[in-house]
Amino acid sequence: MVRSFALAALVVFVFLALNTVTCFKSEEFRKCQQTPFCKDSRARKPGTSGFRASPAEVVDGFVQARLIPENSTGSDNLVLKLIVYQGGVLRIKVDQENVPGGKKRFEVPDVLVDGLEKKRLWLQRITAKDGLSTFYLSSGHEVVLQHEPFQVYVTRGQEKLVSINGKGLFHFEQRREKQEGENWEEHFRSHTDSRPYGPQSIGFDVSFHGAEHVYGIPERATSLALKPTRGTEEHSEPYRLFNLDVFEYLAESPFGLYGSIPFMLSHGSKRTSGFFWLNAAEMLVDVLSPGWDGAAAEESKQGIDTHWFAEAGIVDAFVFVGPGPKDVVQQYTGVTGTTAMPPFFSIGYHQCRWNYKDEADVAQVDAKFDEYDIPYDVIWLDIEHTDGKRYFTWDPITFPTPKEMQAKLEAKGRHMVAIVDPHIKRDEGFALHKEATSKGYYVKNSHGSDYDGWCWPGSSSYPDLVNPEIRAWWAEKFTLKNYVGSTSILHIWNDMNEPSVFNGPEVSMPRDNLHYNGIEHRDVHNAYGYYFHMATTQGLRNREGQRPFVLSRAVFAGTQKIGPIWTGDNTADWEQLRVSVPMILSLGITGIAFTGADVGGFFGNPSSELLTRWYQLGAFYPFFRAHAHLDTKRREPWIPGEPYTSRIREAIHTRYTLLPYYYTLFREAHETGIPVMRPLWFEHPNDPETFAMDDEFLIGDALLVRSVYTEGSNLETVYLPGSEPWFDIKTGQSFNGGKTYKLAVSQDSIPAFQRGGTIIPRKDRFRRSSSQMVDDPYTLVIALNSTQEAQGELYIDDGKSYEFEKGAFIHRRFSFSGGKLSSSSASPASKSYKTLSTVERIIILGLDAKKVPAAHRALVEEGGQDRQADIEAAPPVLRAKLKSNAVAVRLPNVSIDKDWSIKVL
Ligand code: NBV
Repeated sequence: MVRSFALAALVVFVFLALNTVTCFKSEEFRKCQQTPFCKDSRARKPGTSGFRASPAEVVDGFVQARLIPENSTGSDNLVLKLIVYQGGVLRIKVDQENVPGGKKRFEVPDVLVDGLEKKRLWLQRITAKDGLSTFYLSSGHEVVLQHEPFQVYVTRGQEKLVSINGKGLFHFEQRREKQEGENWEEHFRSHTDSRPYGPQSIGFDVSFHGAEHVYGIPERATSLALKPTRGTEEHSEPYRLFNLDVFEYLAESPFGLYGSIPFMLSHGSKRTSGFFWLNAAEMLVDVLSPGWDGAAAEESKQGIDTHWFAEAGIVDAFVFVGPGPKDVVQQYTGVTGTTAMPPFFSIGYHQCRWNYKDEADVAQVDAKFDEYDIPYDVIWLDIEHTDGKRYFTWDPITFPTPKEMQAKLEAKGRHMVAIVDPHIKRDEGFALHKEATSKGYYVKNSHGSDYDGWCWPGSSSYPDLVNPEIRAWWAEKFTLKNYVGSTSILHIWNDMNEPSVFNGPEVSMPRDNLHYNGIEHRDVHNAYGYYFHMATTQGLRNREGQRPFVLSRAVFAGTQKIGPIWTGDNTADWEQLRVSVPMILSLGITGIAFTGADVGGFFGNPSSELLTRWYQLGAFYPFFRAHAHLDTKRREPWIPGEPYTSRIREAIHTRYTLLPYYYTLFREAHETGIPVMRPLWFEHPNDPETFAMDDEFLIGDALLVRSVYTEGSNLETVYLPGSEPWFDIKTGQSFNGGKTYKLAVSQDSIPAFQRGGTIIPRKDRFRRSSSQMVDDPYTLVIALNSTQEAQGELYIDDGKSYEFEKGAFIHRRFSFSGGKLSSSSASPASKSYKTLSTVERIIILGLDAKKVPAAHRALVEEGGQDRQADIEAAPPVLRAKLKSNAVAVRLPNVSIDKDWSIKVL
C-alpha cells in the first residue's frame, strides 16, 4: 500500500511539475492566434467565399452539384450532395473528389445509426428557377440550393429557417501536392506537427433565422445560452471542440474540455432548429453578435449567425427543422442514436474517491452507509487499486482478494466500479503490453513505430481502438475469465481517454500519430475516447448479456448510445456547483442524457454547507456520484456530522424515492432521445422568460428544481413557468405558474416543485440499495391542474438484462379526471415482466376545496371487483397553511401491472 501511494505521489508530482502550477495553465493550450487555420478562418470577411454550384441533378435519389471556386481554371473537385431523411432532416456533404495520392479525406464512421439509409427519402425532382434549385424536405419545408454565390437554405413557406453560407464564409482547402520549398510543419511549444497532408481546413457560416439564442456544442463550463464570441471585434476565443484533459478547469470559459459534440440548437419564440457537423478533427465555432458583418442592426437582429471551422475532414452536416426543442433532439438522436438503457442500479447513488485504499477501507465505508441508514448502490475504485497502474490487475497488498470483496457487496445488492484507462504500461513483464506490441495493436507515431507517451504508469502506449479488430480484442479482456478478480457486479470507469498524455502537445496525442489504415490522429482525435468507451462497453456487454455500466470522461456525438459520462475534474467551490447545471443541461440537449458532475467538487475541500448543497443538487443529476481527489480530506456523508449528515441523508433518500420516476424518464430518453434533465424552455418553448435560464431545471416534465448556489442563503428567486400551479414537493404548498417568487430557503433542502397536471410514481420505503426495493410498493403523487386533472407514466423492467427489447416490461399510464384515477397500459408488451408491487398510497395535491370528500372512502375497482379504501385528508390547520388540499388514499393495494380505477370523489 505504502509502495503504491508513494508511486502515485511521484506521478502526481511529475504531472504537476509538467503543469508547473496546480491550476489551469492557459499557455499549455493553443489559442486561436497560435493555430494557423483558426486565425485564418477568423480573418475571413463575409461574402468572400466565391463559390458557385453547377446545375443540380438528381442522382440515386439525392441532389448533386459541383462547387466551383471563383476564377477556377477547371478545378471542380468539390462534390456537393444534399440528402433528405424522414422527419425533417437534411444532410449536406461536401468532399474533395480527386485527392493527390488517391487517399480520401477522412469521413467519421461508426457514429450514425444503423438503418439511417432506410429513412432516406428518395427524391424525384427538383424545381430549377431563377438560379435556385428547390426540392422537398418535409411537410411544409423545402431545401433551396442557390447556385451563385453558392448557398443552401431550408424554408418554411416564405420564411428562411437555417442557411449555410448565407454570409459567404465557405472555404475548403483542397489537399494538394506540396510545392518545392514549401514547409507544412507547425510548431506549438516544444512540439512539431509534421502535417504531411498540408493545409486542409474547412469552414462555413450557419445562420439560424428568427433565433433568439443558440445552445449546445459542449463540453465547456459556460452558461447554457451561448454568448457571442465575436462582433465587429473579437469578444473572446471561439468555442473550441477538441477533447483535452484540462487541469482544474475554469467556470465561464469558451475553452473546450474533455468532450466535443458539434451539435447546436437554436431557439426563439417561433421555433427551434438544429445543426450538426459530423467531424472529429479540431473544430471551432464563433457565435457572432448582431451587426458583425456590417448589416444594419435591425436586419441582423432577425436571427443568429455562427461561423464553424475545422482543421480537416469533410463537410458532413445535418440540419434539423424542429419545430420544437423536443423535435430537434429527436431528429438529432434519430441520426446519432438515443441513450442506452442504463442498468437500474446505476441510477442510484455512487460513492467514489481517489482512492479507497484497501479492502478494509471498502468494507468500512460500505458498513458506515448501513450504520447511518443511507442507501447507496456502487462503490468505486480509482487507479491505486491496480498493481502499478497496470489495468485489469489488482494491487496484491491492498486488494489481495477482489472476488471476496465483491461477493460481500453483492450480498447487499451492491455493485463495484473499477477504473480502466487507455494508457498501457510499457512493461515487458505485463502480458497485455506484450500482446498489444506483438500484434501491432498500438497507435503509431508519425514514423510508424509504437507511440510512447507519458502517463500514470510512466512510459505508456495506447491501443488503436479506431480499428474494429482491436476493439474486439479489447472487449475480450473484460470476460470474467480474462479479467482476473472481476465478478459480474464489477462495472467499469474509462478515464483519461481524450486521450490524456502528460508529455504530449496540449496534454494529448500528437496530431500526426497514425491509426490503422493510415488515419491521422488529427482526423479522429475527438472520437478516440468514443471508440475506447465503445470497446469497453462491448466487453461488458459480452459478459452474460447484462446491461453494462461504463462511465467515460471523453465524449463525442453519439456517446449516448454507448453509456454515461461525467463532467470531469471540477473544484469544490460555489461557482462550480452553479456551472454544473448548464453543463449537464447542455450535454442533455445534445443527446447525452446520462450525466452528472462530481458531487462535492473533485479538487479542494468543500465546507460542510457546500458539500450538503452539492448533495441536494446532485441528488437530481441524472448520474449521481460523489468523488474527490487523492489529496482531499475524507468527506463521506457521515464525515461532516450533524446537522449535515441528516441533510445529506435526506437528499439521498429523496433520490431513492424518485427512482421509479427517473427510470421512466430514462426509458423515454432511450426511446426518443429527450433528456432526463431539461432546460425550462424545453417544456415551455413559448415563454421567453425561460430562454436564458440555467439556474433552475426540470426533471422530465413534472419536476422543477432550483438549487442554492451561495453560502448562507436564506432567500432565493424562483421562476415557475406556465399557467398551471406548482406544488412544493416537501410541503405540498401550491404556487401559481407564470410568476417569479422570492422564497425563504432552509438548509434542509433545495426548492423543488411538482407541476399541476402530472403524476409522479415513487417508492418511499428506505432500503440499503436499489436492488432491495424491487418489490416495494409504490406511492403515486398526483398534482392536479386547474381543471382538476393529471397524467403520468411508469416504466418497469428487470433493470438488468436486454429482455425489455423483447417486450419484457410494464409500461403504465395513469390518468386522473372527473375525480377518478385510472391505470391503463401505455405500450403493449409482448411478454409481460412480472412484479409483486402494488400501490400503497396515493397522494392528491390541489383538490378543489369544495370537493374534498366528506365520506373519506375511495372506491377501488380492479379486475371487475369493487372494494373500498380509506382516505385521509390533511388536517384543516395544515390545509389552511398549505393553501392547497392534500388527501391521501391509504392502502388501495391495486397491482401496479393491472388495469384499475380508484374513484375519490
Ligand atoms: O484517476 C485519477 C483521476 C480521477 O480520480 C478523476 O476523476 C479523473 O477525472 N484522474 C482524473 C486522473 C488525475 C487527475 C488529476
